[in-house]
Amino acid sequence: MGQINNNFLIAEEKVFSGALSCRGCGWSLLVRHLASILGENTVYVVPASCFSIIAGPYPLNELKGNVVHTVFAAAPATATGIRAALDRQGKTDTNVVVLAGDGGTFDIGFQSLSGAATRGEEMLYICNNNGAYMNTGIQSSTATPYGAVTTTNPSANFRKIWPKDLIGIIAAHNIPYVATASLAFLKDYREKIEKAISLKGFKLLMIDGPCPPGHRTEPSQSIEVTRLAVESNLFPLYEVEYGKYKINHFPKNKVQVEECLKLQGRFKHLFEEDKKSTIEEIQNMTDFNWKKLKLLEKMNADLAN
Ligand SMILES: Cc1ncc(C[n+]2csc(CCOP(=O)(O)OP(=O)(O)O)c2C)c(N)n1
Ligand SMILES: [Mg+2]
Repeated sequence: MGQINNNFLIAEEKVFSGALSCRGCGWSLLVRHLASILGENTVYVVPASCFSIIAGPYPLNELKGNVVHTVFAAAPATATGIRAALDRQGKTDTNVVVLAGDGGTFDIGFQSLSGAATRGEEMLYICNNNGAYMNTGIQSSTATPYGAVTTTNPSANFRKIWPKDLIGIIAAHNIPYVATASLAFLKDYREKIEKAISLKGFKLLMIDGPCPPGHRTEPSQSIEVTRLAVESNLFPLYEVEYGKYKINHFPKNKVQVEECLKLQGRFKHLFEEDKKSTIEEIQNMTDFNWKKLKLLEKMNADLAN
């Protein structure tokens, strides 16, 4: 099989070689591309998450930049303070970027996130959504997909709650930019980082985060699984700029959700005969969400007329 070479996208590495992440972890690729665009004049604010570990113990930083570790619930508040201090020192060109997991975003840091978004604080917020509290042993978060098994939703008690619509909630804060991105679509991901930092105010990107130990996947399949999530509309690529929805990728040959689910051990139980209806439910909900997204995009076009 031919190799896809993405190195041409990175002019100069802003991460050191070697990382403490698991094999096939999305965090490493995510920050590699992010840091290559942001450069070294950046402060990364990291609430408790896998990235607290991956960033490395001082002085063994993974990132060429400044890393501030902070409490789970308060990364956007910490970032607000850092921004204010930098501005006071006249360092207005230093980027302030939050690197948070889904637990830190959807649940525990939610009030702090909403506060910073409401105030329109100048920062880029990155959520690596791997769909559970992975660093502490795969507990469910409100981003955990319907049907998945976690350590707090074991076997027959698999997750039966739909994840909340974080993008819709954040977009409702009237901010300049909020978007989804995927590590299987690096060009789109990099363009979104560039766009986000070119805009003033509060911006958020949510990236689908492959996690082999948590998703029970083969590390070599991380990119394939995350690509199938996009191509099946389980994780559509779209952006909301000043309230206007735009879909960034229309799958040419739409893939059924089960093609993506079957590669992940966390959904294995759904393929037993008596649970197949759950796959149908996931397919129906995915189709419904995609239709809704297309209507939101169309609504913007109609409003413009
Ligand atoms: C107040 C508080 N509660 C619990 C913890 C323990 N803790 C550290 S990391 C983590 C999981 C973070 O999950 P997520 O935000 O999804 O990031 P991931 O580990 O998946 O990258 C938890 C529960 C903590 N550090 N602080
Ligand atoms: Mg997580």
